Amino acid sequence: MKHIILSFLFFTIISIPAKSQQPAAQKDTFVLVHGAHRIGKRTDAAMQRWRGYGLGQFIHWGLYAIPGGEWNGKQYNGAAEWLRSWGEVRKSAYDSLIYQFNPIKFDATEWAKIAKQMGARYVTFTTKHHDGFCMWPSKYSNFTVAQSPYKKDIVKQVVDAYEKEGIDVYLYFSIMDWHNPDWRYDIKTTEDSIAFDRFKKYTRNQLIELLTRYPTIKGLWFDGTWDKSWVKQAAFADSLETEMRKIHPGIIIGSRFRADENGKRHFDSNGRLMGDYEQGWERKIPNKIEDVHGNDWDCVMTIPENQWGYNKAWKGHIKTPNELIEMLAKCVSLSGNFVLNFGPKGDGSIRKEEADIARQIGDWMKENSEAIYDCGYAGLPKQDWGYFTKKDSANKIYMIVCNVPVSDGLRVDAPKGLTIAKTYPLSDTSLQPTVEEIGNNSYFIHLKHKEHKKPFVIVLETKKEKSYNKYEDAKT
Ligand code: FHN
Repeated sequence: MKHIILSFLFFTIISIPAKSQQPAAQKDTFVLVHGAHRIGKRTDAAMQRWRGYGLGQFIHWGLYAIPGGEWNGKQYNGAAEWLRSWGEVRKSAYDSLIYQFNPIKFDATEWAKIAKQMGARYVTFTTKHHDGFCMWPSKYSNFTVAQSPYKKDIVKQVVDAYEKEGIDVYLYFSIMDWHNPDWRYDIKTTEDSIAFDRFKKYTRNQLIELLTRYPTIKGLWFDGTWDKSWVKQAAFADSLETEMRKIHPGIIIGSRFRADENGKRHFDSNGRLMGDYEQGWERKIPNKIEDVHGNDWDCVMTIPENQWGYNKAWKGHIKTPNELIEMLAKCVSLSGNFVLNFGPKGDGSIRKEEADIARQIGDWMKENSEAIYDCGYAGLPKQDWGYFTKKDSANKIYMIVCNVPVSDGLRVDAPKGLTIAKTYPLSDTSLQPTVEEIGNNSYFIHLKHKEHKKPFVIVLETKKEKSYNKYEDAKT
């Protein structure tokens, strides 16, 4: 698609809550044919819904779940879903795992119920990871569930079960495909170019196939797009994105799908976001609102340090439910969604450790989701006790408290003209918060001393008042 971005386009930043904030005004220096398709955020209902999710679930499931990070009795040091790339593993032997793929304990309804109980409002499911195995019976490949003993379409079962629970479905798709002989990391020869042209056709066919087979999905989540071969396909990827959006109006696609003609990924050569939201926050969370530049974003997070697919070893630091809740709060306080990964076992069951974590997050969400769903940046300076969130246009600010100071006093610096009218706990009434004004628009929320086992939420009801200086500023 030919899309020329004009210089001298300016934006006005309007109100405080960042879920509606627009990226800052900027001047473009490059005339791009395959740059960003849009300046500023999407404002349609589908994207508005995406913004309100707060919490999502990621599922990595494929052949790699069978060995679970172990090959011939040896533990692979990397992420379990990368096992096929390990020198010790014969590729043909790995591919033969297809003949063992028969997940007798797989029950999409049970997965969806776990996700629902956790409070996830969307799920991203791996249709095809880097190993090329398709979890749907793709007619363009002979390396799919249809050729496995299991035979049945897994993607369809996931889509149906999650949608039945009211959870929106997004499909993960790896462009990089180790199984396809036409895949290249780079294109150096005419032969490479001919092979990669076949690969592009195959990729397009599979994507159109997914969109046609599962028309109710809300978006596609791309991965494996960093190699030079794909980065060089700006024109092809641009036209494919346009085609997908035409087939499925309103579809949500993040910033990992394509590069511009200068090979810039995520952000084009003018610094404009390529896609509907920033998809670069993987296993990391921004620290301050300035880091997200007014863009939509989500953070995908593993429970161990870096394991997406099932790993028998469950090794390294395993994040606790409280740590994950704090991450969720931080993401929402910076207007992002938090997406927690699960790696079901080869037999299709969800490991007990993950099910327990999901349940504990869900128990917390049951009491506190008001501070998460449809919330975003509240416009108040961050304090060490935790995170502020706010719903657009509401007169409530939520304090998600993760670290209570020894003084039991929580500092709040409100913007000028905003006064605290009322304070109360969202669920734990024993907290008995009281408000003390300590200066112009500065307060302490004092809590009754007690031991805290998990994060909790204090609600501040606010009212706008004409600013006045009750306390004199220091003369220095
Ligand atoms: O290589 C993959 C990895 O296995 C996993 O799928 C993650 C999920 O975001 N994405 C890639 C690394 O960025």
